Amino acid sequence: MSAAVSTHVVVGTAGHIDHGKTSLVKALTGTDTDRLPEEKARGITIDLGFAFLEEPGGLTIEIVDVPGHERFVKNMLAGVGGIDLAMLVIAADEGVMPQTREHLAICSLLKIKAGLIALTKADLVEADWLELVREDVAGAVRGTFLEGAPIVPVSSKTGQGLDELRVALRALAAAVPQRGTDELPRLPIDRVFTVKGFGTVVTGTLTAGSLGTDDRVEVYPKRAEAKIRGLQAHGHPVASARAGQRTAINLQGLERAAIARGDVVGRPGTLVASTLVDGTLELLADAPRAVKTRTRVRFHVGTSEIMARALLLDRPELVPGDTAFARFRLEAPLVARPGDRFVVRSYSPIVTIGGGTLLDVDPPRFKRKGPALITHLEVLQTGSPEVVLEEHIRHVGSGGVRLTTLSGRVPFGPERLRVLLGTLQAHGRAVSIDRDWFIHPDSFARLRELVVDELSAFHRAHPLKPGMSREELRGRAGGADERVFAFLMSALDAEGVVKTERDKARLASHEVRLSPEQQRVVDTLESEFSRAEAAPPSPEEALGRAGVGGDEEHELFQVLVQSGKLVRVKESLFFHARALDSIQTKLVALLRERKEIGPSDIKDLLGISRKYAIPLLEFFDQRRVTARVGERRILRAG
Ligand SMILES: Nc1nc2c(ncn2[C@@H]2O[C@H](COP(=O)(O)OP(=O)(O)OP(=O)(O)O)[C@@H](O)[C@H]2O)c(=O)[nH]1
Ligand SMILES: [Mg+2]
Repeated sequence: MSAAVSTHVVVGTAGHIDHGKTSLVKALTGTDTDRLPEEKARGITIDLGFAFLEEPGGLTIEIVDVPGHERFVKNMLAGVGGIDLAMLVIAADEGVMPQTREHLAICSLLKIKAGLIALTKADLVEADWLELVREDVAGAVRGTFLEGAPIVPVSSKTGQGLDELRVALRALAAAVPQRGTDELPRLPIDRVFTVKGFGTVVTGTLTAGSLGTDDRVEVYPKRAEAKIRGLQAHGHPVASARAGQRTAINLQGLERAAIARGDVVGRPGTLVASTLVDGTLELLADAPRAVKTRTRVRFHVGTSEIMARALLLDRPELVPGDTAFARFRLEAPLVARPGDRFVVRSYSPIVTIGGGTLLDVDPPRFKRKGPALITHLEVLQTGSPEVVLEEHIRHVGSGGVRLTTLSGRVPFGPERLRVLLGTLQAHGRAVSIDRDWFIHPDSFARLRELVVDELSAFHRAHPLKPGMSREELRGRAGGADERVFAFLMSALDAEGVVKTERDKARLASHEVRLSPEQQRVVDTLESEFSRAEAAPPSPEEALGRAGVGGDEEHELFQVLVQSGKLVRVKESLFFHARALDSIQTKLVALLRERKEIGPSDIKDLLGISRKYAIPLLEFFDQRRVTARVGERRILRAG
């Protein structure tokens, strides 16, 4: 920790009811964190309390005081979700009690890295008793993150040990690693209230990134956007807040009723809300019983508690002390990031039974759950960041994935993501469709193969058609995402494999080949239209005379249309392209001379009936040769 930089470290209390947590926080900070009238009346803590200590060197120790009562473990969980250090409070006169163990288990499950033990009420016991308790406590934390941690006897009544405790806290705080600044900001909300004249205020610990006044934010999972009107830290307005800081945010544009504890503030569009998450589940060794698949549990992450069913992925039941992959089907959307730790409590009786790490917060819907899903999760669990990223890109399949979607799914920040994407691309392990869209080369290769196969099949089935509708091809290629498809088609075009002309695609190798008999029919048709000039036959008549039945959809007729030799002027009215050119020349000459003409002029000019004259005039209007003025035509300028 550098002395110049302000640092915020969050300490959470933990421990059995009445062991003196709140009294200790008050003795340390001067703040009575029991604010509720009911807390005052009953002399117990019900909900979270907040205080802080300002230390030299720009260090602020934020303290979250939690309730010890077993009925309020739910609130305790919301408080310790974002802490750096645990202060386990054990009354010297009572020693280790049930919630001492449960809170310790919760802190362990949340992978809190360090902390200390305050042996409170030291004034109530003799020195030799204190030594016995100290040994007992040291034994109770053996094998946990608190093994070997400082055990400091204190008395909130006499002030004994408070200075030592503070020194110990400071030493631990100095060793807390800085939270990543390259992280998307996230603030799990622990309180919501309204302030007269200001509106809605939410509070919480900013667990990552930073937020500033006037920033646009989104409250997840409701997807409600708001603007930060103001920020406060410890009752003072601040321009910005950083990771690790307890923060109050005044939100503009959101009603208090729209927000609740458990919601998360983040930048718009950056966090994932999902009702399906995958991770590891470890059952505490002293959990009362095995967990069967589909067991209903209380799922705690951040400040939220959501009911969920735990689906075990590789076994019918998980026995105490074991760990397995699990999928959680949540009864409300969960907002979390991969790597987040969670705690699971049984539905009834309500006790902490285990927890784990989230691996996938928006898992792909696998057809088969079994081995493929396990392999996927193993990669996410043990892979390097590069491998994890590649795995996510692979698993979105041929649709590819947007950068912002990826950033919500990977356990690292946007800068790191960008760098890793560059590395993957350089090694041919990711393909960039554009700056914002990525696909795995395997998916891309499969899509390419599918497109080429579909085109070959089309050419085989319709040898006389020059190409396939691009949209139909896209549909046959699994309805590929438009931008992925467009990227693929231009890649295939550049390779010389596929040609796309207007809305038709074909293999570059494809040619329309006619049998001598088919060629004869086509030639007959063409010469008939050529001869007929401005008064062509209908497709049916022409086909009939050439010895085949059918209308303009006939493949031999279409050969002439597709090659551009016949041009559709209106519905079933086709002209030979050369005839149209010569009609145009005559028409233009006439218009130059007369400036404007009516339908009868063109009838006379070409010696044709209205049946041909009107569609021709409209056709040349469309071609922007002529312009219409009432019933008459003039030459279009330019
Ligand atoms: N003698 C003595 N009494 C203490 C000390 N610390 C706390 N107490 C008393 O113990 C009782 C419980 O203290 P709290 O601080 O409310 O305990 P808590 O751990 O916050 O309790 P919950 O929040 O309800 O779990 C109160 O009556 C305090 O006065 C201490 O150091 N010495
Ligand atoms: Mg208390």
